[in-house]
Amino acid sequence: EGVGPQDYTGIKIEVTQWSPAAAEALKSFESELAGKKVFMVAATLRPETMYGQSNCFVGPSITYGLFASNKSDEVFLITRRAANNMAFQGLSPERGVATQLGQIKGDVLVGTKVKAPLSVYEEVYVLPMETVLATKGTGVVTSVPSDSPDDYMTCQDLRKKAEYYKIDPSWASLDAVPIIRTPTYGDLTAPELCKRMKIQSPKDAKLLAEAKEAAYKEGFYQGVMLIGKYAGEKVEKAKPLVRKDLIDASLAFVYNE
Ligand code: A2H
Repeated sequence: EGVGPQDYTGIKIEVTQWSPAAAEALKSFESELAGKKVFMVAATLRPETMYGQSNCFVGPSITYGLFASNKSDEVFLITRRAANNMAFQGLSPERGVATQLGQIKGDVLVGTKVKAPLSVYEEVYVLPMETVLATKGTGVVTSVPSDSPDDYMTCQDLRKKAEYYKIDPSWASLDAVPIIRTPTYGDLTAPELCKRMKIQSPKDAKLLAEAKEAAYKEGFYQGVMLIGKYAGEKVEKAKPLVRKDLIDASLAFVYNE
């Protein structure tokens, strides 16, 4: 982790309805954004799990920008850092130049409705995740509680403390979807691992790092897809195929850092 280049899949998660606070905050950028679709772009290493996206995480104190993409009617909502990297990867209008059309803080985005590609859930919500790093990926993390221990624990915490987090409990109510079967952990790897390891909170960083490692290895080498076009195939085989399908459908792109 953190060493050498990382080959992410940038998942394009379209904003379908801004939260009232986000709509208010973006008023001053109305003319720059007129007629454009906004996509929150989540950097993932597990494109084969996108069937189980149940929400989209932002860091509440992270500042995001809205940046022009290489398609004239599409805008990316990501960190400035990611936009600069993307500009050197041919993902901006002019190579090397990140053009910012607006700006918004993560906490303001909470409650925004988005459309996560491939997910069995038609519409999901933007929710806060305090452990999102501004220095990794796009600062946007798509949540797959079935296979990511971090996502699962954060979802559980949001459900338990909806009031503290100032969220509507229904926004965090979508259950983990069985996506991958593994011999050791069954059909819901992350919840099972968190239970076995008695992980109590999304801040149990050490245990979560262990769980993440175990979930990744077991899922990749032993997992079999339970859902989608590659149901019945080994994850090892399905992963690059799902990735390619998403990219071919313009629902995702390659992002390196
Ligand atoms: B992964 P690596 Cl199902 N801050 O996607 C914190 N975490 C971030 C992040 C950021 N700024 N940007 C990306 N990530 C998460 C799916 C997934 C992921 C599953 C299982 C494990 C998993 C759904 N969330 O990651 O440090 C993203 O979550 C564990 C390896 O570059 C991304 O992939 O190795 C992963 O961390 C990138 O982590």
